[in-house]
Amino acid sequence: VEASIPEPQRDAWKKFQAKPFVSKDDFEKEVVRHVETTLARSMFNCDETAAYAAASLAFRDRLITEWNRTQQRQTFADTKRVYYLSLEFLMGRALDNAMLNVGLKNIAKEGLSELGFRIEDIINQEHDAALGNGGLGRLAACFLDSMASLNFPAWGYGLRYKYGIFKQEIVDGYQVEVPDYWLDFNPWEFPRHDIVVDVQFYGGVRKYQDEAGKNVAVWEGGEIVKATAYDVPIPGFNTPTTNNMRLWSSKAASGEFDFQKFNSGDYESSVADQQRAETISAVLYPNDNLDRGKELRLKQQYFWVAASLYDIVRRFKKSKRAWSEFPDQIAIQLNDTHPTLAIVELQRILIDMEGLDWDEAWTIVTNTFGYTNHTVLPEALEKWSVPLFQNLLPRHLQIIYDINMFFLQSVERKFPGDRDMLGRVSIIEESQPKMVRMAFLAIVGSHKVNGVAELHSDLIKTTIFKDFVKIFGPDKFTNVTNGITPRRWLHQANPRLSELIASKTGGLGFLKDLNVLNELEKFADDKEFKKEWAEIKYANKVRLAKYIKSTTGVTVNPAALFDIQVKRIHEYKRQQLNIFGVIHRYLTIKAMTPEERKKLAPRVSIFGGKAAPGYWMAKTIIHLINNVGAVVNKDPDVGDLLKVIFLEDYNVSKAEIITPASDVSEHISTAGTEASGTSNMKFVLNGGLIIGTCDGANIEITREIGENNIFLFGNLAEDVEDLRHTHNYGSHTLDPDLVKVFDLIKSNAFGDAGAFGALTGSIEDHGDYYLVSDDFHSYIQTQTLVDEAYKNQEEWITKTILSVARMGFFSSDRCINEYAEMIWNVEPLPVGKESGLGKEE
Ligand code: OX2
Repeated sequence: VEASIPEPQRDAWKKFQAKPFVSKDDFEKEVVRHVETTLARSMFNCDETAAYAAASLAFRDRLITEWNRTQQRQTFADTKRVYYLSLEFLMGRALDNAMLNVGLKNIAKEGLSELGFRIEDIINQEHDAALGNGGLGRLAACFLDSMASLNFPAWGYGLRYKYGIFKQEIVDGYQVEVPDYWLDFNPWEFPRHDIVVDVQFYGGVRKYQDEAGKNVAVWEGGEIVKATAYDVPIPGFNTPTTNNMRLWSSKAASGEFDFQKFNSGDYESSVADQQRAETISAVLYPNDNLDRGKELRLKQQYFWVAASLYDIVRRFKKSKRAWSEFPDQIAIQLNDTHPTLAIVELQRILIDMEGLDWDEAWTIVTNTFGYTNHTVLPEALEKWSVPLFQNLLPRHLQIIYDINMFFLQSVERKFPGDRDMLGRVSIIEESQPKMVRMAFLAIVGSHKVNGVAELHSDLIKTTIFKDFVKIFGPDKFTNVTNGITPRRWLHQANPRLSELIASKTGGLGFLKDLNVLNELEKFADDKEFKKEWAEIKYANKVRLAKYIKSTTGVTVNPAALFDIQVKRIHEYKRQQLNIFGVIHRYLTIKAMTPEERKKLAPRVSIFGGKAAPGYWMAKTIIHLINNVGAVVNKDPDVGDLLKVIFLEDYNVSKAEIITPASDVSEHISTAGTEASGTSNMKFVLNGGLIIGTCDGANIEITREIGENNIFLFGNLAEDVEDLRHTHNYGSHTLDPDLVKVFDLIKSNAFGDAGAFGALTGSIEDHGDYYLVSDDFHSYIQTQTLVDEAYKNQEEWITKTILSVARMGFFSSDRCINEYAEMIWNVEPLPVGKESGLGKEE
């Protein structure tokens, strides 16, 4: 249906076009209007929740006006667009970010204050949008911010989970999971009830030859689920560009079938169908770096991929271009293997629905997709059982078999007679049952494959994807080192530091060109500057100390060294190494003379992070940390010298308080296991130092900031395999200091030692796969170096200033520009000056 207003009536539209507010008065007017009309309240019953709602709606109106203009601009320009497909978008809060990105936070602050509210209290009303597990989901969120800030025509596509990552509670030292129902009131989404896509599951495939003798496949029967679009505006920083994140929500198709059931009295089963359909977008799988192969997860993947591709193809078809131009207009990036079915779905659309030849279609497909790999951990590499696939997506399985056949034929031509090679690279693993290897499918169906830090990108080329480098050549594989958005992770999380930097570098320009931070180098020895710098860090530590007090009841000394490790709990990330180190410190302090105690820098060890609900070893680590805290924090013999804190329910909004408050943060994964890490970047950007292994992006951070400004320790990735071999087949003696730690645990010093038997046993008796004992000595020694270095505050501060000055490389803007140039071949779409942006400094 043509819904466009005819030319003669357009003047009226132009005359009354929505105008985004730019002044304080207009903002207040909008807030009052929303309180009094949208919310049906008044000044006599406007609490902070209502004020949050009204302020958000005022900003939402503003964003959606720019959103509309951006979409029109991008449609008219008709240039290439990027679609970022991610099962996770860990957005956090939107209001503060929106206010800062459009440059109107000060206006909002004054406006709210005139209306009787403190802006911080209003910001704190917001529930995090937590549609992700950890780094992978947060990376997607940073990328959306950068793509909008750089004016790229780019959309994110994801799932609108009713329940995001669970809320973590700590009860008696144990993690308890509570559902996160976040949609009670969400002003940031726009339901698009007019954008609904039918998604098919199950059924069967009928094949025949048409009159022209062409083979035709028809996927028929099965069931239909409806996907409804929900749009979330993504404002760029200091630009009118407001991009879109489109999330799909599932609903039963209330077609004739249901009515038949309903009319024939089968009311219960028609409701059951409804619920079964809604289950698809009900909950985020809470596993980080772990694939569990559950059918519902595959259903989620196809549901989201099918709806997104339908939407993308529909938009393309409106342009009436030839299919061969598809990859000139569209780049689709696969965030990990989760959306790999998009490759198969596009091939299916092109050959089954649009009648293209296989080869013609396949060229379009491979030129469209890029695949980002985020891990080499075997337990995280996605595989789906063939029987499960056959049942759920019968036509897709056939296409996968065909893709594999053509691929293996090409391998055979290149490496005649190498049967081992064929077995190794086949998309189908010949196991019992057979499995579809999603990473292999993603490689074969994409034109570029990238890792997320240099070491990681090298590792995938030499280990898990080695054969594919031989087959496709090295140019198909590339690296794009991760980055973070300095808007949220500096400007928003650490406003005082951002202000100080702005005052020395000529305004907020550094937030758009992070290399400007370089100018700070000249202040590294400036007394006045250092004083201000240190005051800001101290204030951020005071803020965190207050938060710790209010949530755990424990008093910590803000002058102590704050040592922070916050991230998902995982054996490979080695929170166990950290807590064993803490116990070692506890033992050391207990054995110290009063004189020795006076010389030791007091320390607060802070942990935070969720364990996957089914990951018992990770839960055991949480339990140990909490129990150690319970003992140490009450030991009068220790006092301020050591405190151990576990912060409940670590999430994005908490990270904004925690990150600016570190003196050191820990990034201590077994070398070769953490693909990149991104919190390492956030901590350094906020003036903290790192204790870390030579892993992931730590290596590039070291290269950028200089090895004098980081505490590296531990074995190298290249030695890991040999060490593991020695553990299993040679002699394996534990580090003597670690043995003392284990002895203390086993003496029930931290509660019943039986609870921790599996954890100590994994190191003592089961091969110490993560090299905790091998790295323990080096870790303890390096912690001592940290203690020593911290005593010289002058030098310490200089190190942190130099580090911040050299972090420009780690902006996600740099990252997005690399993707755009090397993988997507897209250009930003310049914007005019028609918008009323706030110009806040
Ligand atoms: C994470 C990686 O573990 C982390 O190292 C990386 O920084 C992040 O992705 C963003 O690239 N699930 N989460 C990840 O990988 C997978 C798989």
